[in-house]
Amino acid sequence: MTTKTTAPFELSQQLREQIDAALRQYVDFENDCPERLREAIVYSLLAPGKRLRPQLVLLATQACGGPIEPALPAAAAVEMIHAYSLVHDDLPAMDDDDLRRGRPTCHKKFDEATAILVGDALQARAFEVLATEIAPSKRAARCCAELAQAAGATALVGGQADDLSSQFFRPTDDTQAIERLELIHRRKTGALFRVSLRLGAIVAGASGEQLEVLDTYGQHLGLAFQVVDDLLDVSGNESEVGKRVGKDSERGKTTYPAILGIEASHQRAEMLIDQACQAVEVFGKAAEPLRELAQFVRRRNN
Ligand code: GRG
Repeated sequence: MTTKTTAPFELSQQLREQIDAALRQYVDFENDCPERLREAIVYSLLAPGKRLRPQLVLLATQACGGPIEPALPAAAAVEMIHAYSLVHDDLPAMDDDDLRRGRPTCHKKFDEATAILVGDALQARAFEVLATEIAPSKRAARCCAELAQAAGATALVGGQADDLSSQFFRPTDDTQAIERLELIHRRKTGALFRVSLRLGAIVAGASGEQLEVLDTYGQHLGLAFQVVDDLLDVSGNESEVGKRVGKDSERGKTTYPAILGIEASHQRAEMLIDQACQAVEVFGKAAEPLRELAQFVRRRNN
């Protein structure tokens, strides 16, 4: 396994600035939103996260030969769904966390009711942005349908529900434990990775084959991301990770290191990253940034 260092992901700074400018613009409600709610939305959405999902949207568009500007609304919409899910996940009724992205969680900084409303507002805004800013309208409708599916009961929300009920699940063996774990992660983490790539492709007017290839990359990357996330919970540094570590084992959660051990989990992450990179080989040089991003996920320390 490669040693963990802060990976210089060259491309991200420029994209990140474009993403953050779009996010800021889309939550500028021109004084037509209650001030405390607006503050809490900006606090949560523009917090120093990695912006991986919006970058995936833009890089998928680029891989398909499209310019990134028309994909910025889709990139922002995915990040809004992601940010809402983090805000709600941190609530006392869910994961009950006080630290997120290196800062107090939304309900700690503001209050629980405000944090719930931040999530509600971000979710609604994501679909409004897609519906009004993506052209032509047929593509906008398709983006709305895809994101709704990825954020809904069979994906993100379903994965969260399964995760919350994990404590009552008693696997008979490691195979069953891994199957259950991967089902949760495919829904809870993988679905947003996949839809990021799919939206990027849809905005660029990609072929069905291009869409499938990017989807496969997203599936492998999403799972690899989660294996690394589990490893960071075991061996990460809280100030680098920006959230509490060691929580999974405290709560007796099923994780890759708990089932496979640390070394085999590293190997699994490596294998998944390699599979992701191989999937996009058909794009040649146009997919180089996607391969770089995959290597960043392999090496990430937050
Ligand atoms: C509340 C419906 C609902 C879902 C919550 C996001 C989530 C689902 C749970 C958070 C807990 C967790 C460890 C999820 C899996 C991995 C994950 C999504 C980590 C956070 O993503 P990063 O590292 O975050 O990309 P940043 O802050 O960099 O954007």
